[in-house]
Amino acid sequence: MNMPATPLVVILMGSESDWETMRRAHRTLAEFGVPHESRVLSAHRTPDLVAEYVRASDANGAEVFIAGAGMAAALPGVVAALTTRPVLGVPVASGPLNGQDALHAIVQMPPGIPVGTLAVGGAGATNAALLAVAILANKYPVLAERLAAYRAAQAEKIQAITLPED
Ligand code: RP5
Repeated sequence: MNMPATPLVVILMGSESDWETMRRAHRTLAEFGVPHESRVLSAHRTPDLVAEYVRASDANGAEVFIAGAGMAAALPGVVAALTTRPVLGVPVASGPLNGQDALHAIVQMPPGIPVGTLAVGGAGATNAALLAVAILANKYPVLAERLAAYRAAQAEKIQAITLPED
């Protein structure tokens, strides 16, 4: 099946300050040619807009949601409550607890409404996008091919490393 031109992945984040982290998800999806869009919407500052936007995105064909947030980090859980599509949560390292708070908030969803939680910070944002690609690759063979090529390139880079001698 060919990918549609409409967003297959929606990236949400609670604040503009999360973009530095979440842009890694955007860049990775762009690298794979996955149609996606990124928006700032907050679970506590704009709760009605979150509901409206997630329901509209779902109806317009979004297949995976990535939600990044810091501190109390309610956004990924709220997004997961609004859609049955897979939701991937990225704990952002903002605030005095440096992402530990967000990690616990996102990973500790009570049973019934899951959020697939990634690592804190940029690594988590990159991996959320890669996991989204893997989910979509079940349906869109071109993404399975690109993912295999990405892994092969990664392995080649490792194999090409020569360590400096003392
Ligand atoms: C959360 O609070 C956001 O996801 C952000 O990580 C954190 C701080 O937000 P700002 O005060 O930078 O807007 O809602």
